[in-house]
Amino acid sequence: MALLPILTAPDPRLKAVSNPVAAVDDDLRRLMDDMLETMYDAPGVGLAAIQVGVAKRLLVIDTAGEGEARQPHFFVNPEILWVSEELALYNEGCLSVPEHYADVERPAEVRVRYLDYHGNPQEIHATGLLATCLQHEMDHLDGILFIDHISALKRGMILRKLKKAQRLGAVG
Ligand code: GNR
Ligand code: NI
Repeated sequence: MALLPILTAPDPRLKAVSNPVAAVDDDLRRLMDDMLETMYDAPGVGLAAIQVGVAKRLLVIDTAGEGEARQPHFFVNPEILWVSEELALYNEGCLSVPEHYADVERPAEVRVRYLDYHGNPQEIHATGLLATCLQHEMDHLDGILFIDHISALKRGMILRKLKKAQRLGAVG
């Protein structure tokens, strides 16, 4: 297993629309394992492949709390089947937007179809943090960051600070 470097905004690669995965094979499982290890190390509750520079429609999530048993979930080629009318507000962060947080409103519940670690088709009805996280990660697959859901003024401020921090070599 290996830790992979995480891209940070405004890296243009984070705006790419990722490509469907053709086959869930051992090479892909190695990437999934490395992404999971990278996510736990960060630490984060989710990670999309594009955040480590790989433009494939693939993400990993573990929303288990600290001290709880790990519950890793792998989602390949995820598709939203249904979203609730009810919305939920969550103070989101992103490993690619380090040290910035903002409230984002999204559907409170979602139904998602995907392929699992073994390439088997699955469906999940997600609520709570898992629903928020799934939508945050699926946005990454379409080149969208949580800051794209907030005002242009706040987004501009965050991006300016990230650029400055990178210029000063002060990230992390
Ligand atoms: O670690 C993360 N926490 C988080 C909190 C609220 C909503 C979404 C997230 S995902 C984020 C990790 C990340 O950047 N995934 O893309
Ligand atoms: Ni993110």
